[in-house]
Amino acid sequence: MRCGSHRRRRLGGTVRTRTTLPALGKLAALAAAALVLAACGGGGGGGGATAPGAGAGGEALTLGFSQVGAESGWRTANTKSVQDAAGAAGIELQFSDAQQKQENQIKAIRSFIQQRVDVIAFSPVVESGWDTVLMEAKRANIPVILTDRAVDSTDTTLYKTFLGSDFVEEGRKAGQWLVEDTAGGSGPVNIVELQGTTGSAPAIDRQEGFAETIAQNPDLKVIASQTGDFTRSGGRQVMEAFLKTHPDIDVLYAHNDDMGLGAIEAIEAAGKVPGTDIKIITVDAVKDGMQALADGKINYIVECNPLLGPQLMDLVKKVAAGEEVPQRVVTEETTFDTAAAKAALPSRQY
Ligand code: GZL
Repeated sequence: MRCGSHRRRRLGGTVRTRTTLPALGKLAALAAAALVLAACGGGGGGGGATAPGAGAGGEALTLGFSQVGAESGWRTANTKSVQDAAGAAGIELQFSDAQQKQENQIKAIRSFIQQRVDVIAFSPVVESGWDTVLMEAKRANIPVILTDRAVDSTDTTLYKTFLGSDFVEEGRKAGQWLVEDTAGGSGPVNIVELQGTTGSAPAIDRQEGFAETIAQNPDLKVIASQTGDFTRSGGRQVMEAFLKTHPDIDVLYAHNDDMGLGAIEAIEAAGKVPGTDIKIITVDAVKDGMQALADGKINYIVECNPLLGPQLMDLVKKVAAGEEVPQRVVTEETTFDTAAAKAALPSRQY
């Protein structure tokens, strides 16, 4: 609820109001401002019970959220988690879908600053190019929370916390499964890799973690690696090209289920059996990926949990109230083989 022509924001335990009173004498202006404040539940204290997700003055907190896009099953689940959790927390959500374009995210963040939202959260589509707009939010005293993906800014005062997975560890888990699955084998194992969006934290880190882990076995060789932009169509198109160029592919490592599912279409169209002729490792563990795993078309999935909404809303309330929060909040996640996928599918939320 907003009072009159001003918004009340909380940051660092201080209440800041911005009123648009007509030009009055200083005393009269102060008196008028005091009246306006009183009508809006007083200053910082804001007596009386507050609704969940409300500021100390009793009005609902407003969160500006810039989402990457709707490129994958994971993203759809992540968006639903954020929207549902905001509703449950009584937080007013201004949601923006950037269609995987950084310039759209920057525009959205500037719009949130203009709207004087209480908190800004976003999943940066790529790691670089955020310092300027994050400095604008800092100067406007609006706290920023990174969710899902990280930025490469060296100035960590530009955001309050980063809530998301450890993508390097996800790559390591994928590589470790392959090292164990090929242990004792002889001869080269030819791997092709479908990378996520170029320049994005998950693509950079999942490639790094996988490469450092498979280095244990010199027979494991990545013979081709290219972005499929986290989409099914991207995975299918790149896998079609890989199959034309490399008749001897043994393993596919895809940075997400959607590209792996697209690749399966290409593998089957080429007359090969996914999961048998070409072993497949993916990341995410969304329902469609888990079904392919249960069916034996994918061999191993490293989970990347998209259900960040509830944790995000807790962090929003804390930073809006000026409370300290950890610089990094890592999401809990696991791995699945075929048996585990069959057991998990009936109750899978996403
Ligand atoms: C990972 C997330 C990635 C998913 C993809 O946290 O950013 O983006 O792995 C999604 O499915 O497109």
